[in-house]
Parts: sequence; structure tokens; C-alpha cells
Amino acid sequence: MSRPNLIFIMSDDHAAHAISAYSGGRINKTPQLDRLAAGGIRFDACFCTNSICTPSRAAVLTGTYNHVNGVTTLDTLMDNRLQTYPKLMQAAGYQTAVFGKWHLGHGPLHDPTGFDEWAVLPDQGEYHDPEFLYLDGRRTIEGYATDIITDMSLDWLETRDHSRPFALMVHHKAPHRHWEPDAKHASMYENETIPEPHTLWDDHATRSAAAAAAKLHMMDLDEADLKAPVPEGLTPREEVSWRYQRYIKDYLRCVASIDDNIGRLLDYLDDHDLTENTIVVYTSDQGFFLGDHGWFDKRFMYEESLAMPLLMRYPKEIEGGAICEAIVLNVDFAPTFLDLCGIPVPEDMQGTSFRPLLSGDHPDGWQRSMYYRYWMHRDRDHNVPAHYGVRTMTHKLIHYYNDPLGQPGAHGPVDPPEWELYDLEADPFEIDNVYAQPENADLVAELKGELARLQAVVGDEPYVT
Ligand SMILES: [Ca+2]
Repeated sequence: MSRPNLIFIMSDDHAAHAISAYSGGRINKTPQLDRLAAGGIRFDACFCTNSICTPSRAAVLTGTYNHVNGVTTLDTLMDNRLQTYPKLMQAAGYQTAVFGKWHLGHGPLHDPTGFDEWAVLPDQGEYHDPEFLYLDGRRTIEGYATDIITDMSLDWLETRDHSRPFALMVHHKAPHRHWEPDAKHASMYENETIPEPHTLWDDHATRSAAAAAAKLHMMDLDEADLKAPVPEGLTPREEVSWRYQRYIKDYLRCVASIDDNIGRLLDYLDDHDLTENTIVVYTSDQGFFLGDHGWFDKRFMYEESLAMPLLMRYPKEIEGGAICEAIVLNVDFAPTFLDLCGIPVPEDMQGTSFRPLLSGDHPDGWQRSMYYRYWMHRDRDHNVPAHYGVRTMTHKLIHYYNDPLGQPGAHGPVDPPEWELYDLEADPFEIDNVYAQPENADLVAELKGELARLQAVVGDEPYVT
């Protein structure tokens, strides 16, 4: 039997609630992503283990947590000698390529390795007429990043060795800040009002002081984000609403271009008889606040940031329209891809293959909780505190240990430790921190025990004052 191909599409900061297969189309329509979901499986509890670009990308590639792979913050680059799933696939005879955003560093120790061909954006890269880095230098390509990354992917598919299986990574830059749409989508939503999220007016009253001090509010969006002067004469509340519309429309315009380009890839597979034997994956390196809690950006362990969209299509093993509510993590991707392609999963990968979940099996003992850690205390731009925590199927316990710990890109001062507890069933939007309520003492003790257990399992150190 021929080995499957893999197309792994990862965008940057695309929250699941901006995909209509997830949201039912509350704020936008994504027909091509919905096409992928209809032909495959939608994961409703896929989480990142550290909600920023570089660390999540390292976790995806290596199948390990950030305290193990060393990529804890945006200022820690990935050592390209680490074991990654593309390297293992290449060694097993797969043709491999990556096009688009890399954001794991550049130069001899950080450029992509394990790929037959690559072209990546330097750092964040540009939306318009972007420069790309190649093995043999830099070239600027005219056009729009999302289109170009797809063009490169299609060209590579066309010119590949057709006698061998392939693993193609399509890593979109969009819809990362500053959300610059292309001309085709520039006037989309122009005469519409996008619905505001349920928690746009969250007053953060019960949240920890450190979390409430984050600079992610609509009022923290700058000129490059808004791309227009704030109209005069608005009340403070009107200004927040105006800023939200400016932000979300550009964000959704960038998403619309991704959606169109996914359609081009899916069409190519259909037209070349590749659909049946190709695993197609769509995800984003983390989630994003789309005005939720009054915020943009990510970093926090709250649901909108923690959750990654995950859609997978593979007709040989996945029934169309399936939905999976089991917890899967970014560290589980690498072992799953290897498993699906018949390549042994190395013992030192910390994630677990979730291949059984694809066909509806639910293995006994499958994870019912997950460990999260954000290290980049009080980063200059966003002021989000360092924290770790545990999310179970029903609750979330967050410990703001509030210490930079000398991590690159983290800053002081050290603030007093704080805790938050959310009941995800009673309070799915995480408005009421119920940590201090006496009746929750037993639950808090239980969750602290689970947090300690998970830290021991993954080999991370608990914070000690
Ligand atoms: Ca990102």
C-alpha cells in the first residue's frame, strides 16, 4: 500500500472562532475550511502548550514541551539540530518542503533543516511584496504573502518526484498583526457591522491583578493596527466599538485570503487524484482574542488564546463531518503524523499519537487534562504575566508566578504570585475567578495535585519562591 502524503497548513494567530466550521458563521464565512471540515474531522479541544509563535512552532516540529526544546519565549531561537518530524520523514524517504513563516531563527544554527526545499519569510515577514530567505540567499517576490506561499507550494507539488510520497508544510504569515489585507479583500465587510464578542466589555473585576494589567485592550491598538485616525467626538465606549470594527475587519479580510488559497490547494489535490491518499491538516500556532475580554493578541491561558483550530482530512481513516472533543496538544502533532505515515515515533517525543481518535476510537487512559506555561513575563509590548496551569475537561487553574526567571524577552519586576480558577461548564467565557471561594477548597487542592502530576510527567520544575 502506498504511503500517505501530508500537507500541513499552519496559519499564524488564526483563532478557531474565526472559522465558520467552528463558529457557525457568527462573524465570518470560511467555505474552503468548512469544505475541509466536512470531508474530515474537527477537533474542539486542541490546545497549545505556550501561546506564542516561536514556542508553539518548536513544539509542533519536535513533539516536545518548551522547557525541553529550549524555545520558551519569542527571543529563544530553535536549535536546528533538534529532532523534528520533517527530518524523520525525510530520512524515511519522504520529499519535504516548507514555504512561508518559520520564525524559529535564521543562520546556520536556526535555518530550516530536514527539508529538500524551503523558502521562508525573515522573522515575521511582510504581507506585501515580501522578501524570502532561501538556502542560497534572499529574494523579494512581488505580490501578497498568502498567495505567494500557496504559489510556491503548488509549484513544488507540480515539480516533485511523483514516485515518492511528500510532506509539505504551508506556513501562512496571515492573519498576524498588523492584519494587512490584499486588494481583493480590501473592501470586504465595508458596509457591515461585525457582531461584537460576548465579553468585549469584560471588566476583569475578579481576575488577578497581573492579568488585569495586560496591554491587550482595544485602546492599546496603535496606528499601524487601525490604519485610520480615530474619529473625533466618540464616547469612550463608542471608541472601543470603533476600534474593534477596524481591527476585526482587517483580521477577517486576511483570513478570507487564507480560505481562498486553501481552496486552491484542495482543488489541486482533487484535480490530480491526490485527495484519497493525502492527509490535509489545518491549524494555527495558537488562538487569538477577537475582542474577547476586550482584548486582541494571545499569550494567556484563557480559552480563545489556548485553543488551536485543528481540522484534518484523510479519507482512508477519517469519516467526513466527524467531531472530536478529546484533548489533543501541539506536542501531539509530530507523533501523529509519523504514526499515520508508518514511521516509528521516537521515545523521546513527549506527545502522543492521536491517530486512534481520527477513526472514532477513544483509547482508555487518553489525556483528560493538559499543562500550559507562558514564560515571557511582562514582555514590553503586552505586559502579560508569566504563568502556568492545568486545564481539565471541566476546570482551569492558573498560577501567575509572576517572575521573569531570567528568560530572554521577559522583564521584571517580580510580582506577588496569584491564582485563578474557572469553572468551564458554569462559566465558559471565564469571567468569574472562583479561586478564593471557600467551597472550592477541595477542588483547588485536587487541581493543584493534577498540576504537580503533569509537571512531573513532562519534566518541568514547579516555581519556588
Ligand atoms: Ca502566532
